[in-house]
Amino acid sequence: MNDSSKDKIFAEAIKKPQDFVFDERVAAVFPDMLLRSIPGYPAIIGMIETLTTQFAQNNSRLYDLGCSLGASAQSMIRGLKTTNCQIIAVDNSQAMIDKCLALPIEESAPTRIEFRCEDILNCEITDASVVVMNFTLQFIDKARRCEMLDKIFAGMRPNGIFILSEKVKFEDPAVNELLIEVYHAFKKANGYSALEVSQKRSALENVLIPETIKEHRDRIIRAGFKSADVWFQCFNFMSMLAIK
Ligand code: GEK
Repeated sequence: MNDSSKDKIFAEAIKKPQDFVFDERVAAVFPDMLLRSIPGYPAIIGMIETLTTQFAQNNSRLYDLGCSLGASAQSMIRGLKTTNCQIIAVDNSQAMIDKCLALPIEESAPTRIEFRCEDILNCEITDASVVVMNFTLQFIDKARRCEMLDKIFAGMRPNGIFILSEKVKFEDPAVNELLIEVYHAFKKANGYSALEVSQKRSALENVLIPETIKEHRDRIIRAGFKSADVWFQCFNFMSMLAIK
């Protein structure tokens, strides 16, 4: 990895703390940031390919909501074995979408990814067999999360899947603190300093609002899905599979 793609955003002491934003600086180092900050990220991305192979339906749409640099959408493309599918990847960060649009196009791929710079709350979802929200619902205003889930459910085909990955919190405050400590140890083992860990935590405080697994599951079931189960968990990060 060259030095400019290594995440050093919080390496220096920040005099005027500000909320975290998905700007050009973040987009430039994003793959390194995710790899060193989300336990199990490569496993989740890998399994999106497997789940796509299993559940994508002919002539349907696949959505990557909060796509960042399109890792989940690329995984969907690799997993597609059905015909005539469309992949739509949406993010409201222009810096992320600009980098997606600059990616080389794989001529042999079964379809092209349509990248859209749009708020996922305004994105039209129709005829979907696979919808992925990989670590994005946590950034949506809590008061609008039900509306988001209802919209996803309404835009999906029967037997379609919704994959929701999130940073979560635990009901028991002591367990919650313990898991956060373990998570910070994971980040330090990946080369982040104590200053980087604490400055990033403060920057995300008002921006990334985690909920419990139960809150997520209840919301998904309330939206109408027939099941919602955790298929991956490591510390305070999990991924859930919901079936319509
Ligand atoms: C991955 N899924 O690599 N509308 C659209 N995009 C949004 C919104 C919104 N309202 N709010 C936040 N985002 C990716 C990783 S990152 C996760 C997803 C993280 C976008 C935001 O711009 C960012 O690109 C993404 O959601 C969250 O699998 O950084 O922890």
